[in-house]
Amino acid sequence: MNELVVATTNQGKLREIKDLLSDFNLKITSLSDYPQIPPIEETGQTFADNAEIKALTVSHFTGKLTMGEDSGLEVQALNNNPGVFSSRYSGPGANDFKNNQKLLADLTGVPLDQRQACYQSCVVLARNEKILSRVQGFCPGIIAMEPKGQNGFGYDPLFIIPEYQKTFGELDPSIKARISHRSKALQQMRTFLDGYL
Ligand code: ITT
Repeated sequence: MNELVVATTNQGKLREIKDLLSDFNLKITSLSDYPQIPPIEETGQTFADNAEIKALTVSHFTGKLTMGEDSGLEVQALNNNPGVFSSRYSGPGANDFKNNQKLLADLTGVPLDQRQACYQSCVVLARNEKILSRVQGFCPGIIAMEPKGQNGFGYDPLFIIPEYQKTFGELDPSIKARISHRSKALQQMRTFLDGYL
């Protein structure tokens, strides 16, 4: 069985990637299976740059087929922040709860009809320190006035899907698996993997 090392420490992201590729004959591992790999510095200016850095770094250290995924939330009223800083938005010691609190604080006084946002995901596949494929996906939404629901991770309790009038925190994970930015990107990556494997 082929191994695919996903260059992530984010367990929510890893769970979704595993689910979205579950029908492939792949053993999916992650950075927690390779503790000897030093922390990867996300020095890129774009999601695409950071996804590439993650995939190529892990390819270098493992020699395996690797996947880097960089994602984040762009909020129009905040000049598309937090963007590539989504996981670090609330500063040192950032976590999902503190990031959500900061996002709500930064949007104080902004009405619901001006809280448009978009999740973005860039996924890069690499082997032998060469890039095999790059894909991206988007998911538009609205930032809620208060968190709702326990599903998903990150900003999901604040991310309303207009079609359902519910946050990803409230919606069943099967719906997120169909319409999310990560799902849209991985649907394209699946086509590549079908031919490659
Ligand atoms: P790795 O770099 O180890 O993969 P990370 O969490 O730092 O983990 P990113 O740099 O790609 O990953 O940052 C992604 C952040 O964007 C994530 O921590 C969330 O805050 C947010 N995010 C991305 N996708 C999301 C999703 O599907 N649901 C909720 N928040 C999401």
